Amino acid sequence: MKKLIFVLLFSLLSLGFTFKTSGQEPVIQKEKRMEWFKDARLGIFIHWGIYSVNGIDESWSFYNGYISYDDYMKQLNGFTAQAYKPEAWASLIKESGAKYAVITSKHHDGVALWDTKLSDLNVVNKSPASRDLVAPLVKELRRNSLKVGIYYSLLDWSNSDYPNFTKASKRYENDSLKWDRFTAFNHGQIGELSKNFRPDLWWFDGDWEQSAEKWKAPEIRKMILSENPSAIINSRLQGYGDYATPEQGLPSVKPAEKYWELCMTINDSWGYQQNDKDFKSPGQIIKIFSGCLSKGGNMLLDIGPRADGSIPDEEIAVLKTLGKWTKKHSEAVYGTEGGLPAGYFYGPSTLSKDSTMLYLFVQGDPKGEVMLQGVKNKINRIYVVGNGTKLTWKEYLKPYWSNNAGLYFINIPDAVLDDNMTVLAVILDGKLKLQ
Ligand code: H79
Repeated sequence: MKKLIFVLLFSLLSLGFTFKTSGQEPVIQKEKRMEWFKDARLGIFIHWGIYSVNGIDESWSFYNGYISYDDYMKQLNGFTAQAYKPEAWASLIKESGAKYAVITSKHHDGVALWDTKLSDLNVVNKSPASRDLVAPLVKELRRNSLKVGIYYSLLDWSNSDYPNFTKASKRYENDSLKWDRFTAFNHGQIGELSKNFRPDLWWFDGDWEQSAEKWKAPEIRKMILSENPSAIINSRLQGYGDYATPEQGLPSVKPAEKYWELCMTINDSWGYQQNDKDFKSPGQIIKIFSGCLSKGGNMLLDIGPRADGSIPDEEIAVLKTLGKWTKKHSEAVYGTEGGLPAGYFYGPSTLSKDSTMLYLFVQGDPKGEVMLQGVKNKINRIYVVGNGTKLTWKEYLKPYWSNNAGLYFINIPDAVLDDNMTVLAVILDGKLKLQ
């Protein structure tokens, strides 16, 4: 009985968050839909496609004329997926500390990784992989309680009804018949993905080639939300998305947008390229990740599996080290807000949701101490996150007659330093008060 009342109460509460627009489409308020994303902090991007066969740029290699279209498409013959282990992918993603993954269901080249009925250009019909590669991953991600993100490029340089083909050649300028056919196809594929996988997150790309009106962006948004009212959509839908997606660029100051995600490669390529050994070290990735956290954003870190479905060792190593670090420092990472503005502490920082705990990210060797300024609160306690050691501190420049914040010097013995980035938890006497 108690349980029944609880369930009833809960359903009523949840209903409170839903309302209807124009009397048909159920919509959950954005803040509610974005909640898990805001707390997730880390996602893994997966660029997997036929471009991994030769190890060349995804789609852009033929668009920019570095390889002919026909030779690019010959890669289909080498796309085997014979060592693809979706359960191992999902558990590695889980181990990294990521809360969601985003897989390329179709890049600008138009090659679908799922069993689309709307085009022959898919790995089921046209490659030795001969099966839907998205479906088993979606299943394994869900089994690991990870949110499912689907990347889908709106543009399709392979489709004969699409105006753009390569940088050097366009199919047509204006042809409403062809464009209408393309729109039907485009919306049809989104509908398939929506029904087959019910993504939690949609990661559109390529929207810059057409206007919102041409894509019929409001319709796409509506279609997605009517299938899954709690879905979230990235910004690349010509103004009809939910969150910003800076690509390969860490914002220097806190962005104006409340919700954002830095998408970034581990080396210099999105897909697998055997010739690209320019891997960022785990330490560098953790520094960049902390930069995102500090400014209130997520990091969507990309991996590029090989054509056979194996993941390069360097990428596995990064995800595993990241996993150790995120696990040790989870209280400073998940469910926190962006931290101090620039100038208060020389390093990244985050803040607990109730603003009473400040997390200071200490880069490198602080040589015994760090300085915190402009914080008017008294400090109740400082400890090393994931280690527990209590630290001592001293306040200077705080004469009895001054109302200003003093300077806190926090002592950090070498023994508590983390191999990558040490984090200090500062328990304040109340909500953070900045000078
Ligand atoms: O999948 C990866 C890239 O292939 C894809 N997004 C990530 C996740 C991507 N496609 N395009 N871009 C990223 C950026 C493209 C920028 C440009 Fe342009 C397109 C530069 C020149 C053409 C649009 C038109 C922006 C500037 C001019």
